[in-house]
Amino acid sequence: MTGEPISRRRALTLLGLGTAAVAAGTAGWAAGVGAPAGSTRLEPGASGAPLRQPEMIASRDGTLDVTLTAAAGVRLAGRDTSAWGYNGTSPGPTLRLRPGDTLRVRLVNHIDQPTNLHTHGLHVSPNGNGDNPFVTIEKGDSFDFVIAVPANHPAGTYWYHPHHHGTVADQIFAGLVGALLVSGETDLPVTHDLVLLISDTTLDGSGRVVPAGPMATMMGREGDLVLVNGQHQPVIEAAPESLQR
Ligand SMILES: [Cu+2]
Repeated sequence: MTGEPISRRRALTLLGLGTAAVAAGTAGWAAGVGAPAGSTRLEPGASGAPLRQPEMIASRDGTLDVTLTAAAGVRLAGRDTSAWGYNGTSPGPTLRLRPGDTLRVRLVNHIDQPTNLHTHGLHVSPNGNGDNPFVTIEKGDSFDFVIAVPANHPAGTYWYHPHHHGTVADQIFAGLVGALLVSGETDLPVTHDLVLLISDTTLDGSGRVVPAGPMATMMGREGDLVLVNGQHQPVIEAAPESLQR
């Protein structure tokens, strides 16, 4: 499908929240640990590691059945943090669907706020137990979302995140994001197909997500730390002649 690369590029732009803050390495937590004051040098392991891919969960026979548990305690930039993730990682698993599939997500809430789930960019129903931003899952509860992807759905790269009103920005900033791929009929002849989920956050010296102040709550904010798949400045190797998307 010729629309796919364009959709992906557009989605990546949408994913690039706060990517203007490219001076991430000089700020806050990542540079502060193990580096002399004023230094931009990062600890080994905090950056420069090979890019990792989130776990990929693909649909089978028209259904993708998955339990996502939102909870604190993920590794970011090579360190343990109390940031939030799905199933122990931020970003959470990459969900791979085909047009016509049914996505069944049991979302278990182990964070200390109400949450829910939104499949950003998918052309799906917002009603009932579908992609419904008015669903509220209290701490300790779970909810079964059933999301029907239309048979004529465009291929592309999308993402999922909470959409509980009043806490959306905080929960994304804290790490609750994941990629959502819709495959096309045909695919490009690439040797590697990589997901790059770009996010930003601010962590204190103990690896806690810094809460938004009143100004940030009103005006929005950019994090000090820009991450790709939860890593800081990871490296992608490419062999000559190989084609990567
Ligand atoms: Cu969204």
